[in-house]
Amino acid sequence: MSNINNQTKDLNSIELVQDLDHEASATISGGGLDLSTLYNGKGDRVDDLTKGYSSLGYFNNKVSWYELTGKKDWYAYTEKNYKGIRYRLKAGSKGNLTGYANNNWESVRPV
Ligand SMILES: [Ca+2]
Repeated sequence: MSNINNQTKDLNSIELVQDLDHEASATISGGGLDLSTLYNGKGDRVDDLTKGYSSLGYFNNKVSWYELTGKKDWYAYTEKNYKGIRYRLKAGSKGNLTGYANNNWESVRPV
């Protein structure tokens, strides 16, 4: 399924940001997953995800960089609902995405 229109993308983005506010206190102690649309943490960015997202909303097929600041490994998937190709991200790691993974992730969750 593809994004329907720009309005849908914007709503998804807002929802993701609001969820982050609710999780802010948990984030400080536990760390989490950061994502950005350009290499090295630049571009549009979301920080300290602490739970799974079956869709990344605005960030679908746009992520080019990640950082994991917590103590958990995470999975990232190239399709929504934890489907497609799965990548295991190691706790404490970060990096630029290359090849098939780059601009392809659509869902993430802790291992
Ligand atoms: Ca994808």
